Amino acid sequence: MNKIALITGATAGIGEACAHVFAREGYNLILTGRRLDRLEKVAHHLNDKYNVEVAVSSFDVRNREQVVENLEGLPAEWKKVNVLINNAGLSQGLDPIQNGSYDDWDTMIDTNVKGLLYVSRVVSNWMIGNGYGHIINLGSIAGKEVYANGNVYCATKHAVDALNKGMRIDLLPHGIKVTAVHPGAVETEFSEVRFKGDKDRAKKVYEGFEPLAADDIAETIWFVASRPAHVNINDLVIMPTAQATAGNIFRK
Ligand code: NDP
Ligand code: 8X3
Repeated sequence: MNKIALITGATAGIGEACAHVFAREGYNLILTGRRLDRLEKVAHHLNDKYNVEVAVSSFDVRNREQVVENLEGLPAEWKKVNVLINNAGLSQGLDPIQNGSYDDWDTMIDTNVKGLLYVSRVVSNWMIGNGYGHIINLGSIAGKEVYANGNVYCATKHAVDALNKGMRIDLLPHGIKVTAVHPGAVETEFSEVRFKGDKDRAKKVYEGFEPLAADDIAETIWFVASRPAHVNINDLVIMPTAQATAGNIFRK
């Protein structure tokens, strides 16, 4: 029987790339995100290409009832999850604190912190019942450092960093591994979402240097997930070679 990975935010970027890598490695997948059409497209493609089973579950991680109903509604055999990749997340806006949008703040906190908690609450209980599991949280360099106008996004990723450490302590007696992967700049839909569809502004973020690709992160997550049973990578920061710190990118 194939192992199972549950990936949140699998409709784009890093989550979608993880779906490809874990399918290639023979995992059955539970893919989640709000855009059902994209989930179904990815699922059909991976099922055809790798002959793995793919379940899709479309919900908004900000909505606690939707999270619990959709996840608990999965058939029992799908709850034997080996790896949870807590990837769904986003940034909204890049404004100094005094001009920040209340709505943007709510969206980031509700998605990156509360959404991650809701999913983890459900799946960690499955893992405890199963007696195994690995939770991999997508942090960010923004969870290690703070940069100008990054205020609330950075705060949410610092919260992920803290939750990652807390989860590892709480789940230790149950033999569940907990890891955070903290990337620097990865070219995905992230900046387009941050700048609310402004593609030109988003493109400029990655000009003059080679950013990471979603595949770079997915392969790293696969490395983390495929260590022997007695080995856990607690925390991993991964940057483009051209990036030294959150705010220090060398552009040609
Ligand atoms: P993308 O915008 O390409 O993908 C984000 C994913 O999150 C989408 O699948 C989206 O699905 C999902 N998502 C967002 N909001 C919700 C929601 N409310 N409910 C359910 N799913 C949601 O960005 P990335 O792939 O770059 O980002 C993935 C993770 O990596 C995020 O946590 C991000 O903070 C983190 N990260 C990204 C970096 C980067 O430079 N790109 C660097 C460091 C960390 P849908 O819209 O269909 O719901
Ligand atoms: C995404 C990377 O530097 O834009 O988390 O915050 S950054």
